[in-house]
Amino acid sequence: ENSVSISESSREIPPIAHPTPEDAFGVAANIQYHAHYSPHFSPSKFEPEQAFFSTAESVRDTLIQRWNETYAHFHKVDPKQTYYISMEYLQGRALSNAIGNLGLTDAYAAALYKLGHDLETIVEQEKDPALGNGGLGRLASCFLDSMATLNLPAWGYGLRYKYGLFKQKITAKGQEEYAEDWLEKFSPWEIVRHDVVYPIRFFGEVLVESDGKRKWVGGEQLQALAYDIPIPGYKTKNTISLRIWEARSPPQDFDLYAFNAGKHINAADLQFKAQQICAVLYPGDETEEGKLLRLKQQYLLCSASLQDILARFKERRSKDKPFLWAEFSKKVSVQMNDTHPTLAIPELMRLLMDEEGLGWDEAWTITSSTVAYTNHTVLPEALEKWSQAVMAKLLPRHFEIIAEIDKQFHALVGKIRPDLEDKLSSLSILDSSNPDKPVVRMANLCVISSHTVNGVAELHSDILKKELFADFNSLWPTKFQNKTNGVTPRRWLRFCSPELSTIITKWLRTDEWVTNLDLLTGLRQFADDKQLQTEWAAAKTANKQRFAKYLQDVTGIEVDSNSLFDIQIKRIHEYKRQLLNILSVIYRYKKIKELSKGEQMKAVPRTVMLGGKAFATYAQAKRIVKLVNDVGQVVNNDRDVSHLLKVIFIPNYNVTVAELAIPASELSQHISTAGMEASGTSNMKFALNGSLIIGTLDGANVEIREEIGKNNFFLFGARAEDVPILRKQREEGKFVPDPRFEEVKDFIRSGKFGDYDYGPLLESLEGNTGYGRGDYFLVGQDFPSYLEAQSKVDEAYRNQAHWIKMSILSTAGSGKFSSDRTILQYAQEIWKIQACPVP
Ligand code: 8GP
Repeated sequence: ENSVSISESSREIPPIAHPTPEDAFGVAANIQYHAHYSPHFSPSKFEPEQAFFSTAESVRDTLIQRWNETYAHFHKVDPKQTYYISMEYLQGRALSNAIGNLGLTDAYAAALYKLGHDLETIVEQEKDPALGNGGLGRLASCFLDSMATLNLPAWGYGLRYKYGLFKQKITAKGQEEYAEDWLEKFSPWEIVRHDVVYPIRFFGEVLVESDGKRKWVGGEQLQALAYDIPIPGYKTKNTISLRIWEARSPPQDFDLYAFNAGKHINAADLQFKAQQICAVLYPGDETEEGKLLRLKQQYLLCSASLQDILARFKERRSKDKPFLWAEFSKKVSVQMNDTHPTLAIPELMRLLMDEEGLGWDEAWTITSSTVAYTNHTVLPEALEKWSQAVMAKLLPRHFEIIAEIDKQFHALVGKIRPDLEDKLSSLSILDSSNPDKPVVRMANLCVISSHTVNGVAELHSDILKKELFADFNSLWPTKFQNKTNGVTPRRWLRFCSPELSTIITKWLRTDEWVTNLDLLTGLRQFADDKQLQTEWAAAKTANKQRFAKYLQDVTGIEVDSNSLFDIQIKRIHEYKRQLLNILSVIYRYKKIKELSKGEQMKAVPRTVMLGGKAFATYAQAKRIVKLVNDVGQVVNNDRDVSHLLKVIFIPNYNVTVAELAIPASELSQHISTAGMEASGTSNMKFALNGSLIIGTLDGANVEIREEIGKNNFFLFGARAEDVPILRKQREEGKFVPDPRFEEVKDFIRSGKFGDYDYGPLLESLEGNTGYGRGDYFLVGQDFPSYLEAQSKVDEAYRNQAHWIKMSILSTAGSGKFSSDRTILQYAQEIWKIQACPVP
């Protein structure tokens, strides 16, 4: 018996047991195992940092097992699968989220306790992966959580930036940017896949072969190497993958001869070029080199992802399942997160035609029934346009394909809608109207090639249909859809506010709201209940105290936890109007100073907090950051006022900071110029956490207000449909500023907040023309109604019982804004995919 030959199956890795929620002892042993055998640090130490890495590796064991099972299951069932392609993901910390989703939080807390640590401290050792910038990136991460939780066959693709988005430091100069080295001590969550490598070409030329086939040859050849980050669903075995690509040069390209001849740098030339590609997210694109680098990033992401998708499609129908390309779009759906992954379109065409030998028509049918596009902004500067010359040089074959798509589009319009022919100059993909700078319009390429185009909130989708893409909409009315954004209730309530979650579960008598957020409406019936109100207020206070401690640690400023916590956190942009906020704070400061001592007694103490990163080259946004900090300096150090008003700039805002700030917030600001914020998602997180919103009728605010009731929302400002009219009136010199607005600007000009030159910032509010000038964002226009809404906030806060009731109703009305709802709609209405749960 001992001599039987080793069979195929005995080469499979034998299964092993993994931690269960009841098994703190086993968990502790597993953590200890990793501390001993993959120590990364001096093995004699078991400080929090070492404990974090060992704990993460122990969790990773479970994730890998589930992830393999999920993959094997998908492989067997071969369902239609969605691929979400995004330049950004803002994942946040993974440890607490993973053990929460796995239901192992208590087991890990107990195990760490046995080992002399507390879970909270260990969790805090983890760095936020800096793979994203703003709302679009965080949305992608919420979507992955929902896809996994809903057992959907889905996969995310992104890039593995070494530094990602910068780290923000606040100094006397304002914002300063530093490289964020999130990989300094490696990431325990990524698994490098040396078996998943694809060739990536840049530059070169297109050869026409004797049979007329075209082939892209020559140029620079690099490789994309895959790293997988497992994404566990909540209370399910399904664990999907975020696959991120790193550029590298093929090892044989290291020039050993040059190196030995002393030309060390030349020898590694291609390696160096490869490293630049994934060095940072959104490298400055003011120079030609910068532009080229961004296009390289986009192409690497698209090409590697599509080669991977095609390989998987083929692999799943090997041997017994001969395949037809016509089946491709019944098995594959590709979602482009904004225009950054647009090159997926010509790349899929190229792979199908040049590599797989399909004809144009067949390739076009497959491509256009596979890809879909989500638009996330109507801001003109964010609608990407690439120089035709740069594109033709870097990607000659793709440029040919894009030109052909454009040509066929023109022919189609001529045939089916000749009335639109005079609109072709704005509808076409190639725009050569400026002969010095002909460009490729990526959004038009997306709309023309996608089977579905969606906006991210009802108002935004209407603007796409009626304004930005109006003519396309008249050509293809069924192509346009709305998918109102959502956020994952796991990270954004269940895990970031355990206090409030416990109360919700107690009153609803179930914790099923975590995966069925509509159940929160059940809280409405208790909104007047004194007992619930007391518990609710206590949870809020605990969250405020926790955040106050954090703020004291990072800024040194002492915060009164009894003051109203008023928060605005998001990227700094003129349209988001952090300037409106700080101008009104200045007004408040000035008025408090004018009050008598007796009158001061009646004032509502407030802590106004702002946080967010300004893009490194966006000067106006950086001036806003500086102003907030300068105002804080003066106000916080003014003894007459500082017990009634504090102004804090929260440095280096990221997902982890948001998880502390949002549960602590009582009022949050979503005050963009109407029509300009596509959706917003932090508004949803704040509402979900019982923070009341002061806001305009913009983006998803509109729908949030409908859901939670207009009495629970502090509304102000111009409506989207009036914005163009107001801008026009302004140009005609018909705008009369409110005297309070003038008073505030004069106060800044007086030098009260230091000698920094605020001229350019204040000038943006003057004059009468143009984007970014002449108060294009209507700060002056909305100032008076904003001040009135702020007075209503103070008034409401004086009645604490009523305020708490509004807070409860805010949470109760937030069910619609679960990303589970959003993702289910994408799955049913765009991707046409179904759940595929691992048994
Ligand atoms: C954001 C929108 O500004 C925000 O309203 C929306 O909620 C979010 O996308 C998710 O849909 N857009 C971006 O983050 C964005 O356009 N980023 C560009 C830098 C790429």
